[in-house]
Amino acid sequence: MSRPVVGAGRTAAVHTAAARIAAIGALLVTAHFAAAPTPTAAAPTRPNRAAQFPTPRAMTVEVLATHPHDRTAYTQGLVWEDGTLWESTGLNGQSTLRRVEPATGAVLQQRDIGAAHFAEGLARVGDRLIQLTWRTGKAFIWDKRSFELLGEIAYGGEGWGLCHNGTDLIMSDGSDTLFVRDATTFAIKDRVPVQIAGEPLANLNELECVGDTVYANVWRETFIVRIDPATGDVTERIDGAVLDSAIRAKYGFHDPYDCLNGIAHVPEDDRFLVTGKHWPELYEVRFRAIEGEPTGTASPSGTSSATSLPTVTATATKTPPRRWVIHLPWSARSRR
Ligand SMILES: [Ca+2]
Repeated sequence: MSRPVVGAGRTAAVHTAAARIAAIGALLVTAHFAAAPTPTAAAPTRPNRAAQFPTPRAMTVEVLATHPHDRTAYTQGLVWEDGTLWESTGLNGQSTLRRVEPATGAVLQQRDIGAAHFAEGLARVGDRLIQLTWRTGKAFIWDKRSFELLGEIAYGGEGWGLCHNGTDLIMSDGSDTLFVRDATTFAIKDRVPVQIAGEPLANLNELECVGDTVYANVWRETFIVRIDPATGDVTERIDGAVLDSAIRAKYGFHDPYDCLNGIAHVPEDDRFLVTGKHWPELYEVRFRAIEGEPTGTASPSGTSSATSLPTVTATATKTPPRRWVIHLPWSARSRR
């Protein structure tokens, strides 16, 4: 440390006894803080952003199985643990917390949220489930088994997605920033701007923490991103257009708000469960690199318990598709 050396030089120039005492005191204080360990609560280290931003790895989804999913569920959050699937559904008057049987889509347990709230992201912390609301600044804490309300958390801004990485909660609010929150106090510990190939990526929605990484849906987009929270860089771009196209063709709906949303990691075999808002199907998938493949074709290949998806060419592009990004009046945005 250079600071004590500078202080010692200044001390030599002091002539009066009182000034010497004061200077020695200051030196001791300086030395004390110089010897103290670096506070761990300081902002985490960020890499040099002058360095080139990485290009996300192009990925697609490999469908392993297809299961029924409640078409009335406006899916906002999915959480898996040991064969149990919890789901948070949104819309005012239709918001719920659910326990769902993955293979059949049957709703085994449900807690209705008051019509004043538009439920959003969901995360499990131990025996508790934390459920966000969109614009009412309140998170509900539920017992994961009984669905008993254990408490509420107030927060500022909007609530979109939520996941727990074993230590902290990661939250999205529709912007390009992920918020790292204390899992007990909900206090913000860090803010992580997210960028894809150097460009801010807004509308981060439902989240899934997997190890040190975070997977995120992007509102009204057909892709999922894998984010490194240490840098904010998108490291993988998973093209889910094969799912979106198939479900729209099969069920004949075209509402841009009924978009791909909902990610739950199944750690037992490193699969993911994904679905969408009002989607009648839930998919067991693996994310697979398509780099080096001649056609970039995603062919659902697993056994399907309910149906099979057509083969659809998944185009891996750096630029996110914009076909559903349309300008709508504010009233329509209340469907978020
Ligand atoms: Ca999730």
